[in-house]
Amino acid sequence: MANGTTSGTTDAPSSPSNSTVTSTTQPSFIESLIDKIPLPRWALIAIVIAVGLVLLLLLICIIKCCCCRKKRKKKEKAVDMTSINGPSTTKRLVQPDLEDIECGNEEEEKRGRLQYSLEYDFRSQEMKVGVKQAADLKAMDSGGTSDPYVIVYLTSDIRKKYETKVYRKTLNPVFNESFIFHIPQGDVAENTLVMQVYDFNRFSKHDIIGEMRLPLGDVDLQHVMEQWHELTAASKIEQEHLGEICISLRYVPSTSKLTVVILEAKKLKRMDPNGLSDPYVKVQLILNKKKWKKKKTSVKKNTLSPYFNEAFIFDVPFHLIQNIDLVISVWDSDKVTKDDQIGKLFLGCRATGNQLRHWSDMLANARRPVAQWHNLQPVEDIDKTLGLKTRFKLPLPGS
Ligand SMILES: [Ca+2]
Ligand SMILES: [Ca+2]
Repeated sequence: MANGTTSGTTDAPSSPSNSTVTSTTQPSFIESLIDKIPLPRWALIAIVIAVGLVLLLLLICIIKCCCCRKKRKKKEKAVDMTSINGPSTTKRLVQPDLEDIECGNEEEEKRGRLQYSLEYDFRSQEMKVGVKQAADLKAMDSGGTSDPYVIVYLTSDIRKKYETKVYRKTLNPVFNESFIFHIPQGDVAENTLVMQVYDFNRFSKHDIIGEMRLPLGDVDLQHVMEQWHELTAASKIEQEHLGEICISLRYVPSTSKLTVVILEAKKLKRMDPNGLSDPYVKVQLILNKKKWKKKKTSVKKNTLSPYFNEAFIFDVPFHLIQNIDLVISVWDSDKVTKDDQIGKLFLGCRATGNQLRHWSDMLANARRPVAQWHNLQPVEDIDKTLGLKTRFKLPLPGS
């Protein structure tokens, strides 16, 4: 220990002579510094390497983080691009980050609440729907507000829609408006009341904030009800209820006779201003995608549940029965304007579901009439499936 200290003191006086060298060459200064630290040289080198490694790791981490942020930004931009085709351009410009979050948990997202009232008058068969107020609506515009209004309709007639006034820049609008629906008591239970809250936009498509659906079968109509309902994400636009039709089919292979009996229809869509229709039914046979034979029932005036019980007999040889489509279409007769198609369906080997089942039941039970109810489908859908144009070519004489 004593030796160590003396060598230290003897080194110190010699340093001034060295100082002239240190001013020109750095290593000797560092060496002197290292000498001053009371640690062995190998330990110092180890520490320097360790510190260097830590710094390197830190640098790698920083670079990685920066890259990630850039990537995320790019992703946000990508989401933004897709939303250009979406409902609102203002929404996209204003809150791209929020939209990004929405993609992940749409179900948990709060859309707000709606207070409504419901009252049914059994004498006048009228339902009074009151749109009271909304609270905590989701903000759709810049500045964190919306311009809400409410659309009200029943699923039995989606063409008849009422709407409230628009309330500008608020998430808690008080509407206090009521709407009357004429609806027979027997039809109430199968109906659903739909209220959709929209955000008005002057220059772009209006955005749906949320909706509530109330199946009226669950509602006690004896009492006036008033309550709050949580808004949910809008479901896909429902298929309009067009009506149902009961048909009997019978095929006798030995005589090649196909008998189609149009029995009755019910819950047909209202086509006329008086809330009724004048239905009749067309029965068509299509052979290899071409119109073959056609017949129609009489017109039943002012009714949504006509009773026809009219039979049509077609001559269809057994070798052709697999190649034909039987198309049933229900029409509303109009005196002044062109008749409208209410709905349609087709049976045959190309059909699906209920219609195919009925057709195969008929083939399996030769000679026996088989009756079944069918839901009418949208005309365009059936025409598309059949691959036919709405208007058929007129048949040539004798064909
Ligand atoms: Ca708006
Ligand atoms: Ca009519």
